[in-house]
Amino acid sequence: MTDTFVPQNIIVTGGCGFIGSNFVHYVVNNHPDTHVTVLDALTYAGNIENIAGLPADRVKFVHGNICDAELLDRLVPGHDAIVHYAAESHNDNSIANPEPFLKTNVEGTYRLLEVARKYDVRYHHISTDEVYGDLALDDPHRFTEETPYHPSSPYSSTKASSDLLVRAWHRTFGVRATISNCSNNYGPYQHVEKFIPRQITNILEGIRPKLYGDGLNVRDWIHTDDHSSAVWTILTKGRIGETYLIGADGERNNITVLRDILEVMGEPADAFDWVKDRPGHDRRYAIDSTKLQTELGWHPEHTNFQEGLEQTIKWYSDNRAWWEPVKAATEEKYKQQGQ
Ligand code: NAD
Ligand code: TDX
Repeated sequence: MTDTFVPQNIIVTGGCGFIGSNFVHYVVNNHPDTHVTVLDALTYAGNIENIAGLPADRVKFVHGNICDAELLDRLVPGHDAIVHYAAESHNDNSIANPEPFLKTNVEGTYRLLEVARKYDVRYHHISTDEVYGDLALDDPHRFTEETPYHPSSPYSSTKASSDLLVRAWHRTFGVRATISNCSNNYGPYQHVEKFIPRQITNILEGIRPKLYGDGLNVRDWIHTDDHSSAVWTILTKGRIGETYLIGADGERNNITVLRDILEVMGEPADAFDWVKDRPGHDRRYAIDSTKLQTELGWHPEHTNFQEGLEQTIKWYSDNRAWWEPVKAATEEKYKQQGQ
């Protein structure tokens, strides 16, 4: 299938975060005709270093908040697409303090939809499989585009809310929108609060890794580069008004992932601590990405999890200066939560 839309000037919100910055690198490396404007508030999760060194004639950085309607009104003209990654993204933080999640994830999405509507700009909305709630470990089903919304946490309920706003703005106002709901990403530039980088950097710092609950919760891992290629495919070929699920058949339980990390890093299999479970902890996520694969021809390329994990461990080992400044404060916050 040929591209139906090749954007020339895209705004990437949250382009200094984990997945957004990987998408910016992906666009620069693979789509030479597209210019990127990164709009990012540089919260605790954003780091300008994530896009350092990219060519200035391809990537422009704007420091600002997606809730700032006046800024959006000035910024958006001259762009032909918005790819919206910016969010408060961490479940544990949403349990400790939900308010920023309401502000950024719900109000921020509303502001972007309003400006996309005003200037008739193509809008792609990045969301999560967590909007569908969770599955039992023995459930033979996986999430599809038809699965009813059933979010569990303050984080996932604000993401579900934002998805519903997108659907309404498409149907009522004709905003040219698509939505993607992706499973758990891993790879470089992921904040050390998240499971895989937290455990890798704990080991590098001589801290014992921390496993929640019984360790049997399942996540459906995808390399962030596969997420990027899927988003590009949907942005350029997706049918307006549609939702596409993104996943790479990467189901694994947490204890298996942790044991893989311990083994690669030369630690004994039991060198970790069991800690208090996350309240409302989703048991299992699993994505069926048949629609994206059959309708738009996307396929994941980085499906060797062991290889991807080893590269990720190497990245954190080689880039200590990137994560060391925020490590102690992150662990202190977890300690106060008993995790
Ligand atoms: P992240 O927390 O690493 O990055 C978020 C970025 O958004 C940061 O750069 C931050 O500074 C910026 N930001 C936050 N609030 C802002 C605001 N009000 N205005 C402007 N910028 C703001 O998040 P991530 O893990 O890269 O997730 C990116 C997106 O992908 C989110 O929408 C998330 O819901 C979605 N998603 C994440 C995963 C995952 O596994 N991490 C999976 C599926 C979907
Ligand atoms: O120290 C830990 N120990 C642990 O056992 C941490 C930080 C997590 N966990 C568990 C909780 C989850 O079962 O590991 C699993 C993964 O946890 P997170 O990295 O916090 O991710 P999750 O809650 O699954 O959400 C992620 O995927 C979906 C992203 O953070 C979301 O932004 C995305 O929407």
